[in-house]
Amino acid sequence: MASEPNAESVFGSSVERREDVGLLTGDAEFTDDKLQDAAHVAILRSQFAHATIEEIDVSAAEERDGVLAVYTGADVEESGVPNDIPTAWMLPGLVTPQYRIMATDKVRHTGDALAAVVAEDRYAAYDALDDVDVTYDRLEAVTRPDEAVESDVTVHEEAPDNVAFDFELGDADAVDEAFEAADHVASVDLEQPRIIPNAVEPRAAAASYDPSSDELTVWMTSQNPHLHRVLMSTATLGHPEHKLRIVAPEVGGGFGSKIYHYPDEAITAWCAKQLGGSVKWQATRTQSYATDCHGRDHVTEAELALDSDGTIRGLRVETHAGLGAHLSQFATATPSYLYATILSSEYAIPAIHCRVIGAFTNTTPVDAYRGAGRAEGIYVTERIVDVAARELDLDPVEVRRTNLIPPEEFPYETAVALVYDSGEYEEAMDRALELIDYEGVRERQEKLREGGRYLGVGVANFVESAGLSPSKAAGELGAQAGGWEAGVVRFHPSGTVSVAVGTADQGQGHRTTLAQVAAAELGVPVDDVEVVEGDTDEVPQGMGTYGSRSGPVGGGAVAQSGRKVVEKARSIAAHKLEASEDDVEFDDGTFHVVGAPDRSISIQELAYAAYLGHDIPDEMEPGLEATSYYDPENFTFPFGTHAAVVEVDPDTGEVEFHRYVAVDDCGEQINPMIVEGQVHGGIAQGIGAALSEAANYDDNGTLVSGSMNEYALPRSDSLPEYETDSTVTPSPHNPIGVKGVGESATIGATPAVVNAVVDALEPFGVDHLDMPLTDETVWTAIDGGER
Ligand code: PCD
Repeated sequence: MASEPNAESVFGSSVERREDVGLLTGDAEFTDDKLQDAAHVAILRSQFAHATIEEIDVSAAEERDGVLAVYTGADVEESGVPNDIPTAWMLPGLVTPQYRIMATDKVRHTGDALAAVVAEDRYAAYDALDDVDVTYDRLEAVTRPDEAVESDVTVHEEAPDNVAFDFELGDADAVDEAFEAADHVASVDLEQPRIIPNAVEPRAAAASYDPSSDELTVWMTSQNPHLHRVLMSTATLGHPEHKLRIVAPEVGGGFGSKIYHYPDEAITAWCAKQLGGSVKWQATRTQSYATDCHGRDHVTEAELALDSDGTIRGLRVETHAGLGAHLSQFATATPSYLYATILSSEYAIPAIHCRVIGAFTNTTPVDAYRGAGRAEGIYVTERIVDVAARELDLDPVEVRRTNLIPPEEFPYETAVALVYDSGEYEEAMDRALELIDYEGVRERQEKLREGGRYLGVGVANFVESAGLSPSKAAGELGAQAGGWEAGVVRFHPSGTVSVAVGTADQGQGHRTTLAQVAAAELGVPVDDVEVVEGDTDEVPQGMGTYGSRSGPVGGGAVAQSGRKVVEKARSIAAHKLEASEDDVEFDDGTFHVVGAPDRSISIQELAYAAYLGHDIPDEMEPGLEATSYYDPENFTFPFGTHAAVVEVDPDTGEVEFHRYVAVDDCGEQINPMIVEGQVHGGIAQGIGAALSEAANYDDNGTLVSGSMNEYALPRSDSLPEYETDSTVTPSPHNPIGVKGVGESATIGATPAVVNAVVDALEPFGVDHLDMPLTDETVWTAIDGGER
């Protein structure tokens, strides 16, 4: 029998992560732990960023010892599979060239797959790659989105000017009027370089095909197994969906890079079918750099119109967004609807207009990276507010305060199509300012400057749209997927509970937090609840994990099912207690008759009764479980304020942190310890983008920062001590009041740090610097590039 219910406070407490035991002992199983005896797939990638393929000769590779088969794009075509990776968001006028899993005519970036060798072991497979002889006819390459649209180079014949889409949001006329009427217009040109997600576990797939039953099982590093199943079924392989099982076992980080249905996983599954057996593929770190989606890649011109007291009247933004060589699933949504819609940040900006030109380039496809679209949008607004404040000789914090959307204005409809659900912006901002002692830092800054020391303080506010929804609205705007999540809550006869949910964890701790949600709804001990995720055979359907949705949307689905279960149990309780349902109260796992607390029965006892079926109301089916497809009525809108104090060494350009404060509001917190962990990780990645990370291509389209030797991830010795706090403004429409948090801190950190560094450089006349703010960039800027 289950243990005694005592679940009252499980929601909102820092329950230890149940995931950690397996992760720390090494018992947790990742994709590469599966199918240990399978043959290995090695994938040949293009040597050049742009070239026509004249010939691929695989004969020597086929001859090698241990090689089972060598395939090219022509073999895939011949097999008759649909062979087209689709994008998940259609925009008006979008150009969608066929995206084959292996190139046939042309290679368009250095990661394009050309051939797959299947061999008895990994070494034999990789050795044989050297014997595949490709004859290329090289073409010029283009790597920057702003240059791509002017270039003679054409990545896809279907888009001669390399423009995949030209997107607009907001009211251009209203913005023109606002600019006419305003006292001052500030402008800034800024670039947000490409960054690389760098999950600890590189992508991997292990596929097993049983010809007699036509069952295909694929274990893979996936943030969204059901979406990968439907795409593999309909778009790349044409395998019947009910005979395709996708399992995401333990996944070692994603950060957006494991949403996309990449060619490699499809190639692996296709090879398993061709050979009628089991094969596996594991990316090397170098392959990850070349093929895992990159993030950002924006070149932007922004203008802000304000009155001399700092009141903002309008914002105008034009961005060239690099999409890379192919359209990934979120390539189109990220720089359009996830970007332009968030430009209002925390401010009441009456008129906003944004144009985004999405351009193909000979580079790795761009998809979602932590904060996707929202990070880029907030960066623009939070930078230009600082630029404008300096031009108007106002304190940047006061300009922010003047324009904050006040609490009584919620729900607040922005000029760019969103309705923010709830916000107490000033409270969070003031808390951050108090923690960092804003006034005190300003005084110290003054004093130190006199002695030749350069302190900078940067503040950034942010709003995040978390948990993309509702499905109908997203569909009207072109989404090819829903915004709902599925959750099953099932009591077992003995009173323990299984939860199945369509989200898929990569380290966020869902098995802990979603168990807390169910336990709190049902009033059972959290240890009596098990959560299953990431397996299309175990979970009915799902949309997966990205866009900080699992807490609000996955949690919402679990809560909704929990409530349905409680209602069914209430009917059984009323029946057994011989009372009317209206007189039966539910409190912490026990039903009792109002006014007669001794006439009570626990939900866990009722589960037993429900499965016996002997003594339940007439017409009622036995069993105690429920399934929900929770489709939220809106996004949730977490927000917060991050503030950094840095010191810049004018002799070396080095940026040193003095303080880092983060105040985040993600509504009700399911697990405050996990929330804090999410904030810590998010800050690290936000600081990485601000100070050191960038994917650089040379003119030939070769990724110069193609490994951890050249790509500067932040390290613990370069990161500050984080001082975190939170406010709690529940989402009014979410069943558990939860807003997402996974991406928030990344969104806030980047502009806070850049604002701080540029603030430090004020005495040198520097009013903007593009990321990453490496020592060299800062040092050069100090002398106006003169040294
Ligand atoms: N929570 C709580 N409370 C609240 C909220 C939340 O508690 N209020 C928690 C939950 O439950 C979980 C976490 O926290 O556990 C998170 O959540 P969210 O926010 O909802 O989110 P999700 O969905 O879960 O996830 C996602 C995210 C993202 S998006 C990203 S990038 C990243 C983050 O997540 N990633 C990652 N984080 C992380 N972590 C880790 N560890 N890993 C990873 O990978 Mo994208 O879109 O994909 O780009």
